[in-house]
Amino acid sequence: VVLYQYEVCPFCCKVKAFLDYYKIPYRCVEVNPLTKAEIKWSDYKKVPVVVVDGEQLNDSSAIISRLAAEVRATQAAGGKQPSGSGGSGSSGAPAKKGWLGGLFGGGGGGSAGGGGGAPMPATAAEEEMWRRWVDDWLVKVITVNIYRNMHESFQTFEYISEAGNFGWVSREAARVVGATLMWGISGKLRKKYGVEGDVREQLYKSADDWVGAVGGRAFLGGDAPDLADLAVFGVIRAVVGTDTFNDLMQNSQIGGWYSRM
Ligand SMILES: N[C@@H](CCC(=O)N[C@@H](CS)C(=O)NCC(=O)O)C(=O)O
Repeated sequence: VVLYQYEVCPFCCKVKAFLDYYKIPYRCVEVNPLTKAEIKWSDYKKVPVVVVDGEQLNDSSAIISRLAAEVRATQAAGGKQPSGSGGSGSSGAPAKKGWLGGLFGGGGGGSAGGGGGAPMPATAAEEEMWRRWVDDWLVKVITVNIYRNMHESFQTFEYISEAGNFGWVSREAARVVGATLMWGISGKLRKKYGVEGDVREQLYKSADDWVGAVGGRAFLGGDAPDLADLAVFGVIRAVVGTDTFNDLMQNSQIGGWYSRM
């Protein structure tokens, strides 16, 4: 699996959360956001793009749905859970077919319904609804927060320019020009994204809505994360180290769930 990405892109971080959780080996290619030279072979010009066995997959949610279907098929054919999560045994033949063959061999009874008291996972419809909420809302609320004022805009671009694939000149330019531009349009961005009022409060409220949906369970998926858990985690992990992240952990109820993830 090859992931063409920007290191700090929330959609790319969502895909990485999925790949990491399922321990699917992958290689990242950091795309230069100015030239996009690394994806010049692709008609689709956004990231993430994933290439699996020569097949191109576009769009984070579509990529995850597709890979998750492969994981399910592979689990059904032999393995049961992400290798390495929990005490995986040595018995059980690895699946032989497909590019995930062998990754999920061994392991025990899987995550759902392991014991009498296992919490009920969210329904498939809820999981889907919250995955869409991440793409349509949470990513936007986080974005307007990381460019909320000049200090935070510079902090964000410090991070973007360090982590990203820039040449020296464009890195220095991105730091100053990018930060100033994003701060300059932050008001327009809020309007475009429909995030009204105090954007930090909106972020805390969004996090608490999510925690409310998880409810008494460890994860929305019950006793193990589902694709919505992984999506929320991925886009929040994208801003680790920023004031937005630190404030979010301090002023909302999401910290417990985040550390379980
Ligand atoms: N719906 C897409 C959105 C992807 C997206 O907007 N990616 C941004 C980076 S965060 C991008 O590539 N923008 C175009 C550009 O940088 O030129 C997904 O979920 O993958």
